[in-house]
Amino acid sequence: DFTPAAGLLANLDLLRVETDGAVLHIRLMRPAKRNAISDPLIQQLHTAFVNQPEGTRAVVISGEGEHFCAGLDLSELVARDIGSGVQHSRMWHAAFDAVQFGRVPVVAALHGAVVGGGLELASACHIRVAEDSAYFGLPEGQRGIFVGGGGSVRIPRLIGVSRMTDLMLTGRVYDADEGQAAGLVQYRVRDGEGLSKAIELARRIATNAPMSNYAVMHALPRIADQSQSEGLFTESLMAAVAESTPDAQERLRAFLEKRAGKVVKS
Ligand code: 1HE
Repeated sequence: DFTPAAGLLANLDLLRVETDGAVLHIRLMRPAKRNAISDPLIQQLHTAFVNQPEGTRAVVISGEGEHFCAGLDLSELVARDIGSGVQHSRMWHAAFDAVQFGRVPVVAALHGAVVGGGLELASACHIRVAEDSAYFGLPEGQRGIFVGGGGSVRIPRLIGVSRMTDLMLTGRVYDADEGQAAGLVQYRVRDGEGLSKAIELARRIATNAPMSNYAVMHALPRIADQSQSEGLFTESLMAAVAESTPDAQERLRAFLEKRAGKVVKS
């Protein structure tokens, strides 16, 4: 029930973008290069995230072929001067900010290599689902470079500075179970089931009030960066905004009139 997205999104040759109306599925389409992120690919990702069709309530991102993403396209990493090195990293930051702080939540379906910039992309998403085949690494140290796609900011917030230091210094690679134990992924599924699980979760997310989802995406990470006193105040403001929407009024009424579902064990 997914059909190709129209307009601008149909013209991105390194991505395949499809929609079912509520869920937008963005697939990395460079399998011959293990979905390595070249400059055109990072630009196309940015374009896709800021041009979601009207009605999109959640996004799923996946990778074509054997791997989710092999990170930075190393064939493009020619000697850059310092200025263009900064600009290049900032281009990645802009694209991944559009993922993390866009309009709707993003679910990543992960399989095979999720390494370097691929892990940075995954860490900008809100929910991560890993298949058995998924593995996680940060080979930047071995390549003589450093993370530049927001990894130093986002990955320690998921797994802690200590684990990230280990991944980078020793070249340690986590398998899917280790990734889950470390906090990199919230869901683990068998090979071949990642995309369907991600779509199922995205559809569930899409049924929430958009303002509640927006609050989760935008307020939670900021509150985590604030002091307790600032965080509590931000929370009160966000709660008041969400409560005042017609959506909230209707959903609360629906529950009290027994028209809405109860909380059930899954
Ligand atoms: C690539 C890349 C790439 C594959 N850039 N071309 N990332 C890395 O250090 C990871 C490097 N890649 C690998 O370790 C492996 O390719 C994989 C484990 C991901 C996959 O292995 P495999 O056996 O399935 O594929 P392959 O045979 O290694 O690769 C197939 C082709 O993709 C081959 O090119 P071909 O022309 O010989 O067919 C590879 O060269 C090419 N390829 N990965 C360019 N990454 C903003 S800062 C972010 C910093 C980083 O991300 S650093 C980490 C970079």
